[in-house]
Amino acid sequence: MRLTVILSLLFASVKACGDGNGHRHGDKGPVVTPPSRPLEWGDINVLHTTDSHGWLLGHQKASFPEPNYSGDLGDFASFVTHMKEIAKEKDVDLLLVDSGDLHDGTGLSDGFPTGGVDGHDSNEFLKQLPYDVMAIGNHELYIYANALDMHQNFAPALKGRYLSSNVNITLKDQGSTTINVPVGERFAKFKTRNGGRRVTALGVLFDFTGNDKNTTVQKVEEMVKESWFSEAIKDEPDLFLLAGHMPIARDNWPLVFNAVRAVHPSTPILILGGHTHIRDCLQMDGRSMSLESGRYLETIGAKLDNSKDASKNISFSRRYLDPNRVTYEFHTQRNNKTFDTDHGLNITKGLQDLAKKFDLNFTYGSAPHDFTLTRAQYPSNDSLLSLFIEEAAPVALTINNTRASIPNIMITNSGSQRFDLYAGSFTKNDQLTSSPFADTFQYIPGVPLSVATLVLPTLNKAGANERRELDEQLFGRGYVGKRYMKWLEDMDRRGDGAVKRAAQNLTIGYVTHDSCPGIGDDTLHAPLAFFSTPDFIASKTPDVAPDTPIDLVFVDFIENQLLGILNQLQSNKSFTTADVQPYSKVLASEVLGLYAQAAWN
Ligand SMILES: *[C@@H]1O[C@H](CO)[C@@H](O)[C@H](O)[C@H]1NC(C)=O
Ligand SMILES: *[C@@H]1O[C@H](CO)[C@@H](O)[C@H](O)[C@H]1NC(C)=O
Ligand SMILES: *[C@@H]1O[C@H](CO)[C@@H](O)[C@H](O)[C@H]1NC(C)=O
Ligand SMILES: *[C@@H]1O[C@H](CO)[C@@H](O)[C@H](O)[C@H]1NC(C)=O
Ligand SMILES: *[C@@H]1O[C@H](CO)[C@@H](O)[C@H](O)[C@H]1NC(C)=O
Ligand SMILES: *[C@@H]1O[C@H](CO)[C@@H](O)[C@H](O)[C@H]1NC(C)=O
Ligand SMILES: *[C@@H]1O[C@H](CO)[C@@H](O)[C@H](O)[C@H]1NC(C)=O
Ligand SMILES: *[C@@H]1O[C@H](CO)[C@@H](O)[C@H](O)[C@H]1NC(C)=O
Ligand SMILES: *[C@@H]1O[C@H](CO)[C@@H](O)[C@H](O)[C@H]1NC(C)=O
Ligand SMILES: *[C@@H]1O[C@H](CO)[C@@H](O)[C@H](O)[C@H]1NC(C)=O
Ligand SMILES: CC(=O)N[C@H]1CO[C@H](CO)[C@@H](O)[C@@H]1O
Ligand SMILES: [Zn+2]
Ligand SMILES: [Zn+2]
Repeated sequence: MRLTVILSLLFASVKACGDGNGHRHGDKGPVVTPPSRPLEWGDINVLHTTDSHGWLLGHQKASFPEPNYSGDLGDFASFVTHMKEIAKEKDVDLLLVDSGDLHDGTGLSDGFPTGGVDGHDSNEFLKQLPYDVMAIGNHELYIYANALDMHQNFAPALKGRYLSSNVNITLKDQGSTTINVPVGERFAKFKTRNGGRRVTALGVLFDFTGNDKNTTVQKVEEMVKESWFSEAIKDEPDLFLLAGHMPIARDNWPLVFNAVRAVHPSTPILILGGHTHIRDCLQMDGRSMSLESGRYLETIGAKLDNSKDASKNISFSRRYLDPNRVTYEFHTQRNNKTFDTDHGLNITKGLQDLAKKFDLNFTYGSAPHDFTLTRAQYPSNDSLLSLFIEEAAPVALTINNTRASIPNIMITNSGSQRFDLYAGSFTKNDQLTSSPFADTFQYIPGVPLSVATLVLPTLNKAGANERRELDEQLFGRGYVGKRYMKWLEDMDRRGDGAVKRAAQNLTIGYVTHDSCPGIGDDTLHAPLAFFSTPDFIASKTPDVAPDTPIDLVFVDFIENQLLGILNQLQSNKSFTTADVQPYSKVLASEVLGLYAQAAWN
């Protein structure tokens, strides 16, 4: 099946040629850039992953920068094994920590057959890695069955190290009584394997409000007032490891940090956050460091020189690694022949078997080129948003539809598309990855074209206050697109991308500017191009007279907003819910596949 082929292709392209000049050549194609410098090992070192969202087979497309993220979980497992060996040789500690969001993102987690549970099978592979601490994410809580699976099947494998400090689940006990318990543990205390250093760890979730019934998220400000919390942080460890699914900036880490600092003014604190999918680092004081490690299996190495002199700052260093075999081999001084462990290969094989079992390589058609969310202008031929609403929806939503011959305008939100769509086969996995939301479309008939064309600009014109309120509400419910895109936008603005890239021969990728000293990125890149996009998008205006009555087709959840706008734009008719009818049985999540079958074969 395809996954195997693509993966081995990628492996081939990162083969070390052993010419010793620090560059690695692919069997074909461009020179592969290795990391810029070795990692700086300290006394306690941490490898951190967050927001992996099912990307356990890595990024499998050939278009750049995807190959930079091509390492799969098996490669990562081999990497961890070698890193542990190096730590042992150096007589230092190496911890492995994850900050949550294991569900929702690819076919491996979401492509299960009817009756299955999201992430259940893919999580079996994460269990096989020697994680010291894992924290719960909001994507573990949208569906009760997923949270229950984490409680019953996942947490036990972590043996007390799956942490959900402020997240509970309600269960039926034996018989009919109901109990309310943490999904994992609230905290963990352990000693590191090598140095015997005492660690107190937490797993905190941000103030998430979109969780399912029978799960509870306690606000962080309430959590720090709990007696269990005071008790847990009372004794002084060598290190507080505050893991959690909460962005390290502009969120509630200071509440937790200050609560610990009030008792322990100088104990080292390492905060390992997540959720906004960015790379970030800051220091709340000279004896702490906060890190966030991107998304989809990006990792960091953090060094910690544990100064006993409490008046002195601790020297921390951090590195954001591009997860691929070149990176992994570089830092473990292995080559393609000596890198893989049996365990790593077995994990890769198991994931490929799972992909086969879920039929993730089922192919709808072949995409002629890349369609991206923010790297192409909207509207344009290379924009995924344009593809979806201007090309795909008008084809897919009118299949077997009696309204097909009536002119229409179709409207949806730009957040409906999640991930770039790359050239080559467009598969079940790609559909689940790019366009996962199972929303339905409705329509209002008989709207004059002249009115219908004003709807989109009005939708996109919400006032600044209204917008901020909406953004905050969406953030509380777990939508992080805005903050991630802001990060990309800043990156693009800061660097004159194309010029720099040409001058330094840099490849495209993340260029991180955080508040910690020195350069954080392990492999240096020129930034990806960035174009901002509106909140709502529409199909092309049909070529008919302005007074022609047309069908106004829209994604279901904007119905109220849309009726309000229609009644504000014209007064000839008062539109109500009675005017709204289902347009098509085709779901938003099926649109691209149906289009690919029709247009890309
Ligand atoms: C996936 O399907 C395509 C045809 O659509 C085929 O060329 C490819 O070999 C398949 N890959 C795997 C790993 O089976
Ligand atoms: C590198 O190793 C992988 C896994 O063992 C193998 O599939 C691949 O063919 C190797 N690539 C090269 C260029 O030797
Ligand atoms: C919540 O759990 C209780 C106990 O298992 C059950 O009786 C109740 O139906 C559940 N509520 C919902 C909305 O699932
Ligand atoms: C979580 O569960 C614990 C243990 O049953 C209970 O003491 C606590 O009150 C619960 N917390 C919340 C916020 O529901
Ligand atoms: C220690 O760190 C703090 C906070 O990062 C900084 O303000 C201060 O200047 C540092 N002190 C020294 C001596 O480096
Ligand atoms: C290989 O992986 C399978 C599951 O994919 C597991 O059942 C088996 O125990 C693993 N074998 C080894 C040697 O790790
Ligand atoms: C966009 O695609 C259309 C239809 O394939 C084509 O006619 C047009 O030239 C393309 N525009 C650009 C800028 O490539
Ligand atoms: C359209 O109708 C045909 C014939 O009944 C059916 O085979 C096909 O699955 C339908 N397509 C969609 C998208 O509903
Ligand atoms: C960039 O690549 C060109 C062509 O391979 C080479 O001549 C040039 O020296 C490189 N520049 C830098 C800064 O590495
Ligand atoms: C309102 O109705 C009048 C009379 O039927 C018509 O001339 C006009 O175009 C309509 N305007 C709109 C915005 O529908
Ligand atoms: C390891 C790896 O595949 N690196 C690739 C990252 O992307 C650039 C292009 O942007 C390629 O040149 C590298 O080979
Ligand atoms: Zn996430
Ligand atoms: Zn999240």
